[in-house]
Amino acid sequence: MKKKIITITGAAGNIAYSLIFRLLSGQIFPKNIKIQLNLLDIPESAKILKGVKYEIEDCAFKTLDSIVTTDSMEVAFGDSDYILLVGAKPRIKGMQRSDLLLDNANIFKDQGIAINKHCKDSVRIIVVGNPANTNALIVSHHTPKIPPENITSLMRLDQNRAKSIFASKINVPVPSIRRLIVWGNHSATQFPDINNVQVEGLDNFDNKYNNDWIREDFIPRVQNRGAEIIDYRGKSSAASAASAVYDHLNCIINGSGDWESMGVLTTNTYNISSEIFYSFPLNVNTNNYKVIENLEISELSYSYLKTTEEELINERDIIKDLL
Ligand code: NAX
Repeated sequence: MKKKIITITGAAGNIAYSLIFRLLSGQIFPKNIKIQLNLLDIPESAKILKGVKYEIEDCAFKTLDSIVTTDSMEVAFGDSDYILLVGAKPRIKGMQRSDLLLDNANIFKDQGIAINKHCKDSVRIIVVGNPANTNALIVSHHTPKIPPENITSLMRLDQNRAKSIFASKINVPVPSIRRLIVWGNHSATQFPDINNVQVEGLDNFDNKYNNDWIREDFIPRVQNRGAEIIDYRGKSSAASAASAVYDHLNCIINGSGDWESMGVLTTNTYNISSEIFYSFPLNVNTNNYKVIENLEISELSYSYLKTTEEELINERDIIKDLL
């Protein structure tokens, strides 16, 4: 029997509490491969982590090989095949976004250094903790032995939200929507883009909505969906975020037949500055991805692309001393 090691940081937190159970009950690997879970959190969360471990054991998952709980990065990252960097400090009342950026940047710098020291260079890393794109840039900077293509940041929650809201507007099932992508940052500047959308079984779906709805309702709704969830639930998205991490990991392992959105290290594609993690439309195959190039971009769309790029450049400026 073979096994794969998946490391999850912030394993005592809210997203992990959904993610772990989704991972172990899913079909991400062939049946002969079992999962070893390495669960990392800070020492103050050790008691919670023990409770989480007991609950995982109580599920008697067939997919589980073993569980390691730890506050040591060396233990958590060593030999890992997939690392899901979820753990980060939440923004607290009165805190500036720049303070949060710097606090979390330091966590991701230390984790990058540890990953570079202890991991094999084939490890695949998904950055979830916010600000996810800029944290991915920091990790990438401190992991010179790991190919930058092995590091992506989570945009799938935004893509899932956009698909679901759009499907509901034109009254079709979500899986029939294809090629709906999200550009840029995982933040309120992101650009959910329906310009290339295909709807299975509908040739003229564009007469079911109008452009005013896209500009004035759809785009801001997707951009601010996280805040909307906090308003209703009193807490940030956790189950939907976990589900999106599962989808993203599944894509990386098994490929995808649709266009996907992930934050990747830029190389001047679409005239977006290099050296930021920016979400592009991707074709994802087993173990590699390719940015879909040469899409037609209208002047309006391009202005959205540049606004979210500008935010990412500002974030990079704030943490520049850590690069
Ligand atoms: P929680 O506050 O519930 O959990 C965070 C966990 O991380 C805690 O258990 C904490 O002890 C741990 N932690 C803090 N510092 C750590 C360190 N240095 N090493 C290991 N663990 C550490 O947050 P949760 O709701 O789980 O969200 C986690 C992160 O995901 C946040 O940064 C959040 O903003 C981000 N999100 C990102 C999303 C995305 O699409 N990229 C969407 C959902 C979510 O908002």
